[in-house]
Amino acid sequence: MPGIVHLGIGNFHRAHQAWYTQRANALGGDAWHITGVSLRRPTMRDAMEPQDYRYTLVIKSRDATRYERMKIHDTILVASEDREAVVARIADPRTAIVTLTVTEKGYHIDGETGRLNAASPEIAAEIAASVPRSAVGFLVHGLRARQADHGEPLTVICCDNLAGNGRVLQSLVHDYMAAAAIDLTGYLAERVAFPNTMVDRIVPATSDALRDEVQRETGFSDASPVSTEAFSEWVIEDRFAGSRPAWDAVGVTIVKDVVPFELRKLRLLNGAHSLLACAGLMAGHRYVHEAIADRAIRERVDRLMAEAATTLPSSVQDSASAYCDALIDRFANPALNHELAQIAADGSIKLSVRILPVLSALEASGGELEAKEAVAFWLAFILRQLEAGREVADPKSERFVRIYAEAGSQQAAAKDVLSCLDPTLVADKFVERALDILSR
Ligand code: CS2
Repeated sequence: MPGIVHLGIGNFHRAHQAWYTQRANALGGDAWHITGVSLRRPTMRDAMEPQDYRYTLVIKSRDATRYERMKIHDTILVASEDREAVVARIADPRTAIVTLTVTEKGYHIDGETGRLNAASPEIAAEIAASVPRSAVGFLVHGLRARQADHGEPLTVICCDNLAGNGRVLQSLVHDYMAAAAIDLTGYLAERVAFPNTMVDRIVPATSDALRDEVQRETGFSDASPVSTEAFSEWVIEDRFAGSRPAWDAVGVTIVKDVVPFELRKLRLLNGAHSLLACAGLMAGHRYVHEAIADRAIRERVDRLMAEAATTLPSSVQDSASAYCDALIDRFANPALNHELAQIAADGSIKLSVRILPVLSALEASGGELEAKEAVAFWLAFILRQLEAGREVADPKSERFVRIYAEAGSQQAAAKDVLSCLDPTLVADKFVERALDILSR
């Protein structure tokens, strides 16, 4: 049985890559299985192990709900409990693919250079100890064991929302090897592929209401169901080192160049999502479908999408308007109850991929830009959380709290928080606008 190791087993993976793989298996041929890896917390393992890794995928469109039974994982390993088992699973010759969803922050990318932040305390500590803790660390150690044991090929698919995610991960692996004095350059060049990919499906966090619904409707007392929309998309660059499930027979598109699809998704869907989250929370909304029904916010989203569309490669320009219409419809799905707070988390990293590239592409043209407003709403949102003493869900939250405590004025705090997003932004206009939003 060929296998996939998935690093970062969470809801998105269970509604996306796992769903495609289970459907590909249902066509016959090789039955693929997935070993899930949780890097830190045992929560998912503890919920799924007692139910033999079965779970319910609840597919909610506006007027219909489907309950699909999922069983595709053979086990879930918790890396912080058993590092060797994870390295061994990556090195296992039956493993042909490693997929990852560890969130944007899980890669430890230095915002200024785009390379691995090898000086960050987490990465520096694991390299010093020669013990992997991060996703990239596990990959490098797994690849080293793989090369030493048998040298079979491996395809590594980064399924996080980063532009050029495959190439980014490949360069992070090289940076890690350089910092850890591990040399696998020849093996990587010949036998390991890092295709770029675009993944898309809206997947809210699991709520108690969903658990109750699944129990009521299916009779299965599922500790960890996951809900999602009917829409799903996966585009993968045709760059595989070895075999793969029959993904292309179940709707996955394999193409030569993924970048236009990635940029379209990141700047239109994810960009609009981040604006909806910050503007929506500032306006007192809780869910995406509520924010998009708010006329003022809807107009902002339309403007941002129109702006972002002009920055896309020409091959996806023509389809952009239909793509945006479909997005509005997806955002408006009232059955999903997608929390804005879930999207607002980690904004300091997400905005650099979703909003800042649009801003820098259009800045020179002058004029008012909705991308600027999106930054101002983010800044206002962070300041409001800090002012209220509420927790800021962001990898830079400690810095924000320190800045807020030490700043002599709201203006100064705003300026320093903004520079954590991007020190090259000319602060005055953003700060003034954010304070204006806050004062309303
Ligand atoms: C969202 C994404 O939470 C977020 O930041 O923008 O998770 C989004 O729902 C997915 O990328 C949709 O494919």
